[in-house]
Amino acid sequence: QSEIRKTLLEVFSNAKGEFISGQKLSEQLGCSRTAVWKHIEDLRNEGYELEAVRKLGYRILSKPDKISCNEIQLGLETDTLGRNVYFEETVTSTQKIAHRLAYEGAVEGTVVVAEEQTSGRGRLDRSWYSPKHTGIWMSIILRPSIPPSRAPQLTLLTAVAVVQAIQEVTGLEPDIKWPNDILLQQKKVVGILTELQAETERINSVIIGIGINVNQERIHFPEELSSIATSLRLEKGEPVDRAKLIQCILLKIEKLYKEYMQHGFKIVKLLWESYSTSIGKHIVARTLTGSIEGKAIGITDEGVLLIEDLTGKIHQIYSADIEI
Ligand code: BT5
Repeated sequence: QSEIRKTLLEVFSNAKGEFISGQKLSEQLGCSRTAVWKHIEDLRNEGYELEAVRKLGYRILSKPDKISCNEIQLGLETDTLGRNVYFEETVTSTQKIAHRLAYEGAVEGTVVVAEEQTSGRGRLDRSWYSPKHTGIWMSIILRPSIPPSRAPQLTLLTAVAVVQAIQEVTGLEPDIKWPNDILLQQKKVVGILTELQAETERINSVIIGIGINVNQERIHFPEELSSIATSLRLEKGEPVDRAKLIQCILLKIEKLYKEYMQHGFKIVKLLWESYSTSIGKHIVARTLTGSIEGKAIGITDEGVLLIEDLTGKIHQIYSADIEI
């Protein structure tokens, strides 16, 4: 059933908006014309706009603004990332599901995506607002053979890849705020959360959570976020294709991850520094134990932020919230 659906969408996608006759569809799908008609009806119910014209056949007018396994996998160019997609309409948190799947042995590159999270989370148990149909809420399972101490590098790697994908798909040019925020016009458009399943010396899996505000309008944000959050649509002035952006993100992460596993953190570090807003600026880092103020002078090879205070002392910041 789902194979036929996949083929049908592929045929329409290849036809690029041209009509395809019912006869041709039934041949390509290997089912009767009545069955074709039923599949078309199913697609319509899912929000696809399909035109049927006698003697010409069917053509696709628009796809729903929905994401599904099909939407993500159709045209996906990666080798491993997203080859295994776990999709659900509503979940508590994609992180939670990814943790379970990783524990149960899911392969590297498995991706969990949902249309809505009822308890999406940020760092330190903060909540992440994840309303229906407007954002990208996904978690990626990686299984790198690196020591747990190097895991923060993967947050930075992800941030670089997401910035590159946003640039490619929307033309917008976001900045990165250490360690895990991506900003447009100083407002947060993406949050990244990296979690580990590890023993002392060995990583079992890294779960990288990515939350992106894509198609929200200003009124969609709750009061407390309206001045600190934005969406790609708000900044670009038009809606953005979420499935396409997911595909591009997966491809960029995969490329950079391969590079990183082969040649180390250097290239990621250089790219990250080129997108970062904090480096070279006077900042305040609020950590769990207190605040440190000074000039952000760079990141180390481990992805640790370096701040030089007024006395010239250099502090290593492993985890904090940054104010510029
Ligand atoms: C983050 O935490 O920025 C990491 C967010 C990761 C979310 C993804 S979505 C898929 C996966 N599944 C999950 O459950 N989580 C991951 P942090 O740096 O702690 O920032 C959290 C803060 O960002 C909150 O306290 C709010 O102030 C703000 N915030 C919450 N929702 C937001 C949104 N949609 N857009 C912008 N800011 C938001």
